[in-house]
This record gives sequence, structure tokens and C-alpha cells, in this order.
Amino acid sequence: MTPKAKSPLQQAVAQLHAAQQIVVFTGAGVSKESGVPTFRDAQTGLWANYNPEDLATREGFLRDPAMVWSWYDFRRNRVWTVEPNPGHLALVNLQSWVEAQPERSWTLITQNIDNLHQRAGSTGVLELHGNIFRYKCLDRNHSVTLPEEQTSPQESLPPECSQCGSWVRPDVVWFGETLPENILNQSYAAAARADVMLIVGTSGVVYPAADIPQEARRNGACLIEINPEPSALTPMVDVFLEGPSGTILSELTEGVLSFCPREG
Ligand code: BJW
Repeated sequence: MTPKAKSPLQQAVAQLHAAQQIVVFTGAGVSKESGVPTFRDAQTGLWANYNPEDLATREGFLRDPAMVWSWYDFRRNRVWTVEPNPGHLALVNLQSWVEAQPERSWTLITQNIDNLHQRAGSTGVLELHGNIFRYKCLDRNHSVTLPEEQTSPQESLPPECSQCGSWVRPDVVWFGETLPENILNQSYAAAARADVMLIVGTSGVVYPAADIPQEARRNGACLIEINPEPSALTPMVDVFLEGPSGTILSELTEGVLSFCPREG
């Protein structure tokens, strides 16, 4: 009797179980089931007529600082009030399993600025595009601390830096800006030594972040992708797990933790 072909999920479980260096690369889709719209989801409400790619720039901020500040205010409040979802939690369980075994290593790289991986319990997260809960000033990158409750009920101008007087902005990476060098270097290094890279919920269109899975591929890693739809990275992956990451990551983690090599 010929053995039954493995499903994509079984293939992914077996690859993860065999891997020593496991790297996860996430995008906005991993937070979708928490109620956070993805970056390229249609804008709603006040910002329905704006392209997010025009707002997430220095030029957009200088053109209309009050509007861009309140866009971030709105998004910060939204992510503050939501909870990590089963996908974030599954990654925490997978990290614990990996780190309980000295021969294995774990790196979680995220493009997300929403802090949800950390709130779920992930540690050592490499944030490529910054964090919406941190602030710096526009001209000199002075780090700025603001009260947690920083919501302006209506559009209002951003605060000014107490050291240089320039606008305060979120400490995120806008288009045309360079990514934090040490985080980018650590991400490339992790990608280069990965045995398996798990790519979750990203369109894979924003660079240089989207080059990180490609670095893993160039160095021989097995790429496993989770997404309800094909992305720009799908043509290069080994295993495509189609569906929402909350469900698929839970199944994948359960599979890895209960994997029996003789049956797999
Ligand atoms: C689900 C799901 C579920 C749905 N479960 N999944 C090379 C080629 C072309 C262009 C460039 C290039 N190099 C540089 C550029 C320019 C530019 C760029 O990439 N542009 C492209 C858009 C064409 N890059 C830059 O400007 C970067 N800087 C740079 O290169 O500096 C060097 C330089 C400096 C000066 C001059 C020249 C060069 C900076 C990029 C910064 C990106 N920042 C943002 C905004 C952060 C702040 C904010 O949020 O406001 O980061 S843009 C935005 O995109 C955000 C995200 O992190 C990033 C990636 O988006 P992501 O996560 O993939 O989200 P989506 O919405 O695109 O996709 C969601 C996915 O989820 C989809 O696939 C869904 O199917 C899926 N999904 N439900 C799982 N339940």
C-alpha cells in the first residue's frame, strides 16, 4: 500500500520539528483577528479618502501634522483596546517549546508596530518598523515620553519636543526612511542561518523587509507561509498554508508539540 501523501500542514509540522534554527517573520495579517485592520485594508471613517501610503511619510506629516497625528492616535487607541489573538499566543507556545531545547533557537521578526506579540508574551521580538507606543521628535530623533492616554478627541497638532521644539511623531518607520540598522542586521543574520522560516500575514511588498525571507531562501531555508491569500512571497515558498493565522498557527503549534517522528 502506498503511503498517504502528507498534507501541507503535516509537511510544515515535520519541517519545524526537524529544524534547529527557527525564524518567524510576521506582518499585519497576524493581528487581523484581534480586530486590527491590515495596512492595506480599505481605510474607514475619517481617513476613508486617504491612501495610508501617503500618510506614513515625512512629507504627509509635514503637509498636515494634525491629520497624520490623529490618524496615529486613532490607530494607537484601537490597538491599545484589542487583545492578542490565538495566532500571537500560539507563537508564544512555540517559542517556549523551542527555547526549552538547547540545540534549537528562535527569532521572531515583525513588521508590526502594534506591540501585540510582546503583549501576548513573545520575547526578544525584532521590530523592523518601530512601535506606535514610542515617540521621537521629527528633527533630531530625541526620544519623547508621553502619557499613555494621549488621545486627542479631535484633530489637534502634535506635541512639541521639549529639547528642540520640533514636532513629536510616532517612532515608526515611514516610507523613504531607513530601518533601525541593528534590528535589520540582526534580522538578516537570523534569516541567513534559519533552517525554517515561518512567514505569517504579510503582503511581502514592502522593502527592505520583504528581502528578509528571500535572504533565508538564498541560504537554503525551508519557507512556510500562512496567509488566506497568496502574497508576493508565495511563489518562492515551499509550503503554503492557506487560511487565517489564528487558526493555522494554533493547529501548527499543536502539531509540532505533539509530533511523533515515526508517525510523521
Ligand atoms: C492575513 C489575515 C489573517 C489578512 N491571517 N494573514 C525596493 C523595491 C521597491 C520599493 C522599494 C525598494 N526598497 C525600498 C523601497 C521603497 C519603499 C517600499 O518598499 N515601497 C513599496 C510599497 C513599493 N520602502 C521604504 O521606503 C523603506 N525604507 C527604505 O527603503 O529606506 C532606504 C531608503 C531611504 C531613502 C531613500 C531610498 C531608500 C521603509 C518602509 C517602511 C514601511 N513602513 C510601514 C508603515 C509603518 C508605520 C504605520 O503603520 O503607519 O510599515 S508601511 C506598512 O507596510 C507597514 C507594514 O509593516 C508594512 C508591510 O505591510 P504588511 O504587514 O505586509 O501588511 P499588508 O496590509 O500589506 O498585508 C497584510 C497581509 O495579511 C495580506 O497578505 C493579507 O492577505 C494577510 N491577511 N488577514 C493571516 N487573518
